[in-house]
Amino acid sequence: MLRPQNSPTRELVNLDGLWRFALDDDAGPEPWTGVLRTDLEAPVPASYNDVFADDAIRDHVGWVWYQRTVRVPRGWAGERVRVRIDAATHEGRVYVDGSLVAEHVGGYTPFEADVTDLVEPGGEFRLTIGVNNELTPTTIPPGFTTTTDDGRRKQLYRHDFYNYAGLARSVWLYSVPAVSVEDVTVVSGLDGTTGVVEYEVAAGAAVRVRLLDAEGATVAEREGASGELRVPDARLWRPGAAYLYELVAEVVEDGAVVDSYSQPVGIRTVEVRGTELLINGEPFYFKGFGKHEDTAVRGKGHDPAYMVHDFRLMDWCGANSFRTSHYPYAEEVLDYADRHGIVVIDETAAVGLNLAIGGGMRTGAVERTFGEDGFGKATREAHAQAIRELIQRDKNHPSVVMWCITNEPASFEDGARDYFAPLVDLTRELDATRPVTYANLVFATFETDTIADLFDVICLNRYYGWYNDTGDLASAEAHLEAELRGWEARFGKPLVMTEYGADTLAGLHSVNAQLWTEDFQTALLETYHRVFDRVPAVIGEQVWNFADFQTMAGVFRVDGNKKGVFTRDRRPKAAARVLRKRWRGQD
Ligand code: GCB
Repeated sequence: MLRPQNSPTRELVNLDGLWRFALDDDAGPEPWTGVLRTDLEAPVPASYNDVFADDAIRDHVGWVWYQRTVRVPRGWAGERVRVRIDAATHEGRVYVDGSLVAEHVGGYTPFEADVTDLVEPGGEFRLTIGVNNELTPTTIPPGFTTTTDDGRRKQLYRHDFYNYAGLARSVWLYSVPAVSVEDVTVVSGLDGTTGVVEYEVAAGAAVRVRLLDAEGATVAEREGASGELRVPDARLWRPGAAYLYELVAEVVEDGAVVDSYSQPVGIRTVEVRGTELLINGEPFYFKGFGKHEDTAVRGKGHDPAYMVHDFRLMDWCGANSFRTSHYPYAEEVLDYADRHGIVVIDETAAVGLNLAIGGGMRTGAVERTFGEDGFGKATREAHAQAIRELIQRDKNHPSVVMWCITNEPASFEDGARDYFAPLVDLTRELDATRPVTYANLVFATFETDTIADLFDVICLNRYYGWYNDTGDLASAEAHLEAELRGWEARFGKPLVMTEYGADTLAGLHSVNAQLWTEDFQTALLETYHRVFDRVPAVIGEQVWNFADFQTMAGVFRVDGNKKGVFTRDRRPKAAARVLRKRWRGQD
């Protein structure tokens, strides 16, 4: 599925704004059959949970309904008309007037419907979107529901971020010609100083392509639905120094261009060699953060102001990269990273495949996570689908250098290898050009982990000094170093520390390194940095987290997780300056 765009042959209408909104219980049966009876209006894009100051809405489990009237531009006669939902978290159903046109499970990837036969150019239709926030053992991420004594349904899950739901990204109406470009895949390489762009265009008729440089000059062109374009003395896409070409794919019928689609292209290579990850043949060291899509009121709603601000704050610290923990982010975020040379570890929403932890803490349970009593075949199929949709959506982004297919699974348990081996194979089959990784949890040590050898790069999330060796940074330093050296010796693969940090209440200080103070957070980061600098296989450090974020309620979560280097409203804690000093060499 291609990203919708305006082009000489395509038009795009954004459907963001206020939509009629109702919870399932209030909407009556078959709410798509008429005008939604409600006083509520919900903003799109935004998670609905925190908008209404109403616990019944915030904690609702099940379907909610969004509805609005849409007018089809009158000039679209003869065109195909499609509706595209960038994300419906976690399950969506789309109705045009009374007809169901699309269903999709998976809260962070797009889906669409061709509605041409149901709408009239110049006319109006009723667009109703049902969104279900339920997580089950066979969704990604997984979850469970229970019923309270007084009959309320409750959503439980193992991951440590609030289950925000709704239409948190844009909704679009767009036109495409009857014969059109349906998919574009680009893979870049280098032959000496010549850039090589292999392309493949899926279309129902003859295709020709041309590659433009950033000034719009054609640097290569070719006929045919697939082939290779060569760019002598190519300008490379480099971390911190992005350069984008543009591939224009045209569908030609009887000598006329019937469809035209533009695809940004960054020419760069990614390769793992020994304990290094090379971008354009040069060793790359990750400096940055694990993030969340999370802000006050809008929850996971995409917001361009916060997006730009977050990128500028990361730059202020000297970060060159981030991980899309723990789900695929809005496509606008990856576009920005492409344009600005930020390196991305792109993660699926497969978080919480671990019955030994709940909401970030050890449950004490000794359980069998994988297998028919836990996460079995059906979960794995949903996970495979999440990988397929992630790669289909993000395959052309030069900023994405690695696929992370899961966060902190129970990789020390029997069954983990059988569960993950086919998923790693699938990822490689879908994209042979990017390394594959996973984020490992401390319970799966270099001695007990059963899956690390399947991957190209090993990402480690570690909390020595916080969850282990609590408050004792001397022990933390020794244990962290011993562990990293163990991973290095056993696997000989690159190691990225994708999480390290400490909960920190902004403004709390102490002359001793006391837990929860800004002083402790900075001391902990400095401890880890000393160790990273001593272990050659460590090729990156991404602090947990960029900013404080909302979680489910918990006795160890004070209005959410406070491991941010910035507060939820993006004010720096002292740690931000420690990072700026280390990563940028500036005070
Ligand atoms: C982790 C998880 C992350 C949590 C974090 C924490 O290991 O990957 O989602 O938020 O720990 O703060 O506990």
